[in-house]
Amino acid sequence: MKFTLIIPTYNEGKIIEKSILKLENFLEKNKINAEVIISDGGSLDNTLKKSKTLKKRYASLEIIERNNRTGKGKSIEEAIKKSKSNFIVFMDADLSVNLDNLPKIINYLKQDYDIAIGSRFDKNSEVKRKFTRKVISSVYSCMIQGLFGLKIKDYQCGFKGFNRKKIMPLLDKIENKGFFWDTELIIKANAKGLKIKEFGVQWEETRNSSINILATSLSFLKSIIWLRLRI
Ligand SMILES: Nc1nc2c(ncn2[C@@H]2O[C@H](COP(=O)(O)OP(=O)(O)O)[C@@H](O)[C@H]2O)c(=O)[nH]1
Ligand SMILES: [Mg+2]
Repeated sequence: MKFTLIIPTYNEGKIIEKSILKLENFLEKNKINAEVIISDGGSLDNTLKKSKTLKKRYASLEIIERNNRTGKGKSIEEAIKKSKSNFIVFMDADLSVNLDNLPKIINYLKQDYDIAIGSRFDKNSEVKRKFTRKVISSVYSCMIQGLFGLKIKDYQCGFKGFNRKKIMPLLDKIENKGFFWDTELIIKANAKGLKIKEFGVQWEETRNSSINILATSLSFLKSIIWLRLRI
């Protein structure tokens, strides 16, 4: 059994080397047979240069290179389509999620769940995040639960696993190709009756987000309303 780990990147030159080394060491130590795909969204810094140097060291490392800005969702979607593994996991480049959660998410996928979602709101989670982000994230979660009648708590966590066969037919139906892709995917997967497991993760945000809170909130609101009107 082989599985694929996707890392979407945009201007991660400062950390990509450290993260990949840590990740590859972890995989080796825990005897996890995986290919890692760096799916870059058109970085303007040295992310690709650093990734290519890493590829010399790790033959199983794949790089999807783009010249144009490509959203996080689109970048993950293309990497899923390219991969041939049964099980797919994606995680943020800064490894906010503790790697000890990796064997757990693989187990949920092996247990026949179609989607496994890392959650920062589960009672078993341990989370270090800025207070403002926690608040915004909680309000967001309540909104989605209320508007779409879902029980899932964390929609935007950068740590999710998929059964490739089950998720493939859904990919072309996800209209948002940026950050809202995650939420739209969960809502549509739930509507299709896919088996979803949400579980608590250890999560630590050590850097400031690249996201502009006001602009992102407004664009998310637009996406939510648009999706609600159509479902
Ligand atoms: N491919 C791609 N990846 C992106 C883009 N924007 C952010 N990312 C990656 O998505 C992950 C989460 O981004 P981050 O800035 O940590 O988001 P936050 O934690 O929600 O503030 C990181 O691995 C980023 O490099 C994008 O436009 N395209
Ligand atoms: Mg982050």
